[in-house]
Amino acid sequence: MPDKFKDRIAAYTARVDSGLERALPAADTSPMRLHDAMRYSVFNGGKRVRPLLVYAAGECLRVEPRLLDAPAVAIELIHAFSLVHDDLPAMDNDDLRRGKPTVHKQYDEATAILAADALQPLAFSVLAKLDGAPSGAPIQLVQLITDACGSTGMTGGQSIDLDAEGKTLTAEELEHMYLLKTGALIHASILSACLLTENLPTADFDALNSFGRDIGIAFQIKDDILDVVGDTDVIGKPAGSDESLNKATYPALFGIEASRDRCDELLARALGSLARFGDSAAPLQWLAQFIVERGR
Ligand code: GRG
Repeated sequence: MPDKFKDRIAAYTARVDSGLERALPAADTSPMRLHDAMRYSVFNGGKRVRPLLVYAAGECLRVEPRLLDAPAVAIELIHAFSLVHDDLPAMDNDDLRRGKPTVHKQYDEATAILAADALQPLAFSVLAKLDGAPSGAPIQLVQLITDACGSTGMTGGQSIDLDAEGKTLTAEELEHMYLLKTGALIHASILSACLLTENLPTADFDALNSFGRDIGIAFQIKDDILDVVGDTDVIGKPAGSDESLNKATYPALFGIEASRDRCDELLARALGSLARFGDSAAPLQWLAQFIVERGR
């Protein structure tokens, strides 16, 4: 294995892609249009940041990659589901995602809703098949990921986000929304590796817990910044769409400079949380830096 995490990304991406391939029904399985749409939503150029966080947190805690495959695949399936719903006319009404037509544009609205509906149970089916994990870990993973998806996680965050359009939120309210809408799944990616570690010291759990929260909020602030300063061709979705939807975002409420400063502050705090792990945290450090510095 190459010794720099950056050079292991292709191998980890291939690993999660083959797990996704195994989990998803073939496109020629009936009902074919539904399965084709599910596959389109998953194999469509995503960066795979959440699975990479699962594997990087696993490297930090020395968890075997074969145990991390199930949460990595399950979380990416949930992420794909959330993007399909997020793009629907009833939500952000986007035509472009990852530089390609969104699922409801490529197929139709009903197929997009059904494809997302089917991705969610598939994620939990993958978790149910996890073998060889410490006793109790599979059910704890299910609990972790259901909480991250539910009304006090991603779905709740999306509800607050839709409700906040055209409103002024405090920085605290905004970050609470980000922690739920985007942060919950990123945080769960980190905690998945914790649940697969036997006898993890509380101080190690607390440090990774803080890291996951900070980096999840920073991810959404960076996403907001890219929506303002990015090019549609690079970010793969229409630049400026937050402004046209009158979204409550960090740049809209506090400006670009304050948004960059807040991202840097969160990154510094997240990196500080990793200090106790020494060199084994290098992959998480690399990903945290990537999240804040990425161009798409
Ligand atoms: C899925 C349980 C569940 C509920 C649906 C629609 C919804 C509720 C939530 C939407 C949450 C959402 C879309 C948050 C935005 C997160 C975000 C910044 C996504 C972009 O992530 P990237 O950049 O995407 O990792 P790629 O394309 O690389 O995969």
